[in-house]
Amino acid sequence: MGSVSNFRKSLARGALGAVSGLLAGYAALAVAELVASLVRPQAGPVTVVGGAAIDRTPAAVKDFAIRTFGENDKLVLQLGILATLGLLGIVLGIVSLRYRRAGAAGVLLFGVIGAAASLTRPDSGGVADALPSVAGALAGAAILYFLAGKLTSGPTSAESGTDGWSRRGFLVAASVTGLAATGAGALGRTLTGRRGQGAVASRTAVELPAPASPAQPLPKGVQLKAEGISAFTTPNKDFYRVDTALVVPKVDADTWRLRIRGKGVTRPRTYTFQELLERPLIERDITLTCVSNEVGGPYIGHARWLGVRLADLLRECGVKPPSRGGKADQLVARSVDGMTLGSPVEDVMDGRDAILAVGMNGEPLPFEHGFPVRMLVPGLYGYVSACKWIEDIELTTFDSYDAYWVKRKWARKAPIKTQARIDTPKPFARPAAGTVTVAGVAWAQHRGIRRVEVRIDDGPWQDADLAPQATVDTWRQWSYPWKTTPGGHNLTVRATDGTGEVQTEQRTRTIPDGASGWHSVFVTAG
Ligand SMILES: Nc1nc2c(c(=O)[nH]1)N[C@H]1C(S)=C(S)[C@@H](COP(=O)(O)O)O[C@H]1N2
Ligand SMILES: [Mo]
Repeated sequence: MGSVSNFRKSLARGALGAVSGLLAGYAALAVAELVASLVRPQAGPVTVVGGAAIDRTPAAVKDFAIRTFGENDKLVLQLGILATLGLLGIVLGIVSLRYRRAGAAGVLLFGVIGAAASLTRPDSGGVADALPSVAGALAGAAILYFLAGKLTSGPTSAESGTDGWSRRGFLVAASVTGLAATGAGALGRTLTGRRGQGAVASRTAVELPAPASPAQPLPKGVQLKAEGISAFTTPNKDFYRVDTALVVPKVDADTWRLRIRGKGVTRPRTYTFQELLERPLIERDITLTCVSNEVGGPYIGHARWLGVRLADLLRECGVKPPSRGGKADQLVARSVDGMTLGSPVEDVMDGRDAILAVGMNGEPLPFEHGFPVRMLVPGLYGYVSACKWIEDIELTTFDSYDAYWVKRKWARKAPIKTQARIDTPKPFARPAAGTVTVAGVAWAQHRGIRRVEVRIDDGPWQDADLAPQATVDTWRQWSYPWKTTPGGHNLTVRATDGTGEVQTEQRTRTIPDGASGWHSVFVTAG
């Protein structure tokens, strides 16, 4: 009998070891969360390790993640980190049954990794940022050491068959640990939530002034009636979001500052939010697009933005564009979370409506979209222009500095490519026989859309009906009444931009400077 029951007992003990490892990991994260809430919420170990992982992910993998998980990519990353930590916790818990010190040391090692990640984040707040990881690891190591002790020592050992005390002792210790950790974690969350309240209050208090230069009213008919077509103006809550921030920065507008400095800046300056609001504001319709948008993809949105003309601020600081003898050809925008985006100074100052936006569709910017201030340059992909949570503008050259995505093999310069998307019918739809409205959007920001054509299978290109164009900086809707014939068909669309250039058929990937190629959908008509 002995060997079977011994086996069972060591299995049970192993399971309890695993539970101690999990509990120690849980407690470590909870303590770290609590300490992070006191130090800086962005310094939590999952956030810093996740951030470090994002920064080190090869462009192709990141592209795959965006393609596969879409805007849930960051959630998937964090769950992945938690699952990995859970597994390692289990392993360390089992190890600690035999090698108690080694188990605890293993937990400490993770603290070191977390601390290292926290110190190398671009937005690192200095040594204090290591505290959450260090404190969490110390707590986790101590708890594992203690729980492993409950399983291995005591008046009886698990093998002896009379392990009543140690098991009950373990269960009590484990429950207390679990409860205390949950309490610490919850307290941390609450404190972190409170911290953001100043920023939330500052946003609520913003009263957007009327624009000195209002947007032209949208021409009647920019929004086609076709069912399933995108809204011309994307509501803020539906606006796509792409950024590397695992925790959305909550910036207090009252303490926010924007610095302008660097090469050729003869009068470096710092602006407050209030100072920006007191300037003459412009209001403009601008369609924003992400370079990671696949042909036919969702990473495009349109909004009416309110803000100050960036070129005016730059001129005030003495900046000249290269064509007027300016020394800097690159404007590097930096955000509070350490992101850098580089735009051509020439584009920003060539008369287009490059804007430091404070308002989006009549509201202060949502936190997700860059409150209190973000940059936008019509005609350029977001990663080379649309800095959210901006706090610093540095004039420099493309030769001397590569911004975040450029370091990761994306192009230095990235004007938006001409694209058209079929919004309706959806791929693999089965429309009834008759006339089906094929409709969608086309964009070539800052060049405008002149023509959109639709092709059924390998038939001739047919002109689509165009909605009026709001401005060259906005997308444009189109529709085409298709008289169906029974069976499967490929519907393809292509656009011609305002310069007369027809959108290329050549399919490219999103890396390095945006996807090209025609969008088509396959449908089966009744
Ligand atoms: N601070 C910061 N700004 C950023 C980014 C970022 O990761 N961090 N991503 C850029 C990219 S790639 C795009 S496409 C746009 C997206 O803006 P949205 O999230 O408001 O749609 O923001 C840009 N600004
Ligand atoms: Mo992007």
